[in-house]
Amino acid sequence: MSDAPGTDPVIGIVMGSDSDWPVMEGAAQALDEFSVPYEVDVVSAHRMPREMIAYGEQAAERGLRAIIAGAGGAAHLPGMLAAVTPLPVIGVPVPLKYLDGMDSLLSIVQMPPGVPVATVSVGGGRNAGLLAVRMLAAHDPALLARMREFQVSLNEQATEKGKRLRA
Ligand code: RP5
Repeated sequence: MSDAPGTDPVIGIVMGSDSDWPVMEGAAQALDEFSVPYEVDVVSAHRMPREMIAYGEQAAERGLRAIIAGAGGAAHLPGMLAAVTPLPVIGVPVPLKYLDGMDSLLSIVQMPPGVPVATVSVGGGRNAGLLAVRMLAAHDPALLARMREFQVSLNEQATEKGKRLRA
């Protein structure tokens, strides 16, 4: 993890339960790839409502620049954090045993005007991490250059797959 001594986290990764970690780990891995310091915690909207509000209210002052929030089922965590922080919130719908994650997706994506959550796909932890990198890169030329390199690598991988199919 990049949250090494001397590197203050700029991204908060939070989730409703540790059972969400297999999905949310993708966000952490993406941030690691770009050497972006982050913190990770369980902040349940329903089981820890006061702590959840405090986390959202204090996040900007603590130096975070965006929050990645994942939850499953009645997934209110991303929206409630967005209600109390001025930071961008990226919501990750975590699929549970029933309903294939549609419940999580709809709980997160249908926010009222004025309170946006940037919702990624069901199970899209990795894209959440990459989106957070892009948010930071918009004001960080070095990080922007690394994101361009990453995009070139995606292009090369896809091109190589086509070559293999055509061979
Ligand atoms: C949600 O309930 C969590 O985000 C998790 O996706 C789901 C199940 O939690 P556990 O029962 O596994 O703790 O709030």
